Amino acid sequence: MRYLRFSYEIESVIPANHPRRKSLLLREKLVEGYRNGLVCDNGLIAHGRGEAFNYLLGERTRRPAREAIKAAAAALLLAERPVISVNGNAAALAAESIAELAKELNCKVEVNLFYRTQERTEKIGEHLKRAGVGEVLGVKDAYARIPELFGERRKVSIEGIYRADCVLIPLEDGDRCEALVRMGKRTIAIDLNPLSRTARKADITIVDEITRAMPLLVKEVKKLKGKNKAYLNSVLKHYNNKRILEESRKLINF
Ligand code: PTJ
Repeated sequence: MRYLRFSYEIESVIPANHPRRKSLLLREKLVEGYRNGLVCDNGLIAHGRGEAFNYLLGERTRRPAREAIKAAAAALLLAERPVISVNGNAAALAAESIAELAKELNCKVEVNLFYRTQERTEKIGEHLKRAGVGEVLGVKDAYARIPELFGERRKVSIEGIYRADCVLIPLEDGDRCEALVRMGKRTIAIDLNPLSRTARKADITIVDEITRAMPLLVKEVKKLKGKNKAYLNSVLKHYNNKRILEESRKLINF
């Protein structure tokens, strides 16, 4: 089989009128990220799982996700030390919108990996910088530890996740989400699976595909930036994550 290295080649391979073109191009982006050393092999499996849920959701942003995005924007704007946590899949798929969100919020971006290797951490850091992120934490400064967490994800930057009061965690594993909640941090997950432990443990769960959710989150942050604290707090007060997850679950008809 011919080795399709660049996305412009694959763009010509997938016909413009292919009904699942978007999904196939996204898949290719991840494969490219894998070949470039950003994504781990397990990341490809995780993406496949996400694809299945995305398919069931109709491959579009649904109403509960829009409500969660609004709550997430309010939470991030209210936070004093918000941090965006980035893993291999998130970097490969959404580096530009991560950079844009960080700029809008003036917040920190930290690489935090489940399958951590120093080489991949550095590659992700460089990739994020090329996409426009000013400073990337977690590459050479992951000296702090999340208590009661035993995987590589316990290694965090003291200036970033360790001190954060609100953490955005796209494509997360349940253990760390739980640990961050235990540390008293407000957590915002982006996860296509409304049944996952992360989805259920997070304070706010955006059940949507990351490349759709992130630009919408940036847009919502821009929109809510001019609102006062009382308004932002009232958005959060009326938000109920259990209901959002239940509505999302019904949409995928389990
Ligand atoms: O880069 P690393 O080493 O940190 O590893 C990253 C992965 C994703 C491999 C790691 O965090 C992992 O194993 O994650 P899980 O436990 O498989 O969980 C990933 C979750 O993200 C699953 O619930 C998927 O349904 C969901 N998901 C996958 N792709 C997307 C997604 N959610 C939103 N957008 C996607 N594109």
